Amino acid sequence: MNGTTTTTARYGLRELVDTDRHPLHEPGSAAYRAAVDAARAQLRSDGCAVVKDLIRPEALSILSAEIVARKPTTHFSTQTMNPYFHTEYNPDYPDHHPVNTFLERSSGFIPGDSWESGCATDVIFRAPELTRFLAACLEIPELHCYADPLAGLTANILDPGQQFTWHFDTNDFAVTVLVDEADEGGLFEYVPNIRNAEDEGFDHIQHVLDGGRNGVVTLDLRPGDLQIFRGRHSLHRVSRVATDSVPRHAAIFAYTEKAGVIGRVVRTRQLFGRVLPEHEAAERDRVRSDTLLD
Ligand SMILES: O=C(O)CCC(=O)C(=O)O
Ligand SMILES: [Fe+2]
Repeated sequence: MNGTTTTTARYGLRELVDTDRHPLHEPGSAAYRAAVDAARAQLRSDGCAVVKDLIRPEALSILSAEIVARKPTTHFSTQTMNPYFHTEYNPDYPDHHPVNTFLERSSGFIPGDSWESGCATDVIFRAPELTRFLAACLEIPELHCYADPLAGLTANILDPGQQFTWHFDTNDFAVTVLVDEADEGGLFEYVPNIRNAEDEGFDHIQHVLDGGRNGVVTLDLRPGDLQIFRGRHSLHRVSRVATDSVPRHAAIFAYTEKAGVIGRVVRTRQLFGRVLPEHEAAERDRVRSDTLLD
């Protein structure tokens, strides 16, 4: 051996994904085509698509056990933040404005470097069959696993009493597998396309931050379902998990259209409590794709 470590995947994709129902390995099949068409239609209409029961029931308990085993590495951070993840008052905007409306985010993330190559969650995240399927659903030529060593593969942890308040994502889309649902609360809610590159949609956003329900959709998501979500234009949250509920755990897969993308230093510190040298290096030559607030 030359000192290179080779890790053999302990799981194959077909043990984990219900390929009988969702033949990700057969892109020429009618079932594949139908799944892609359905997801495209959902994404075009409201930026959110759900693939029901993608994960085999037997595999769900493996994913859950992997999250529970790594839960001590979760970075929990309670903060009050605006929908753009900012925590500081901005005197350039009025007081009653989304930029100056701060709500509680009390959830945590299991970071990317907690998952070893070959664990079931990592196998699903990195499966070329899955990235090919997701690219087809998103109508983009190809997808790459987000190269960020902390934010690529994560799990979002909401313990009893916690919530992930209204926000926009920095990435154009996110892919989530709900693994453990709460008995009460912990629901994914979103307002489709509340903003776009030309219009920040501040009035509607303020309505929702003030507790208004106009345009709010509550997603029917069950353990084992995969969700594809365009979170840059759609305000969204995970509602508070009841204090007497079991926790809510979701695996979050981040992908990028370009290879080699790394997250921002400020956001990384906020979500994971630390940064790696890769983050500092990437910060120097960042190119923005639009001028929307982060
Ligand atoms: O846990 C989820 O379902 C999504 C959480 C979320 O919106 C995020 O991580 O940005
Ligand atoms: Fe989000």
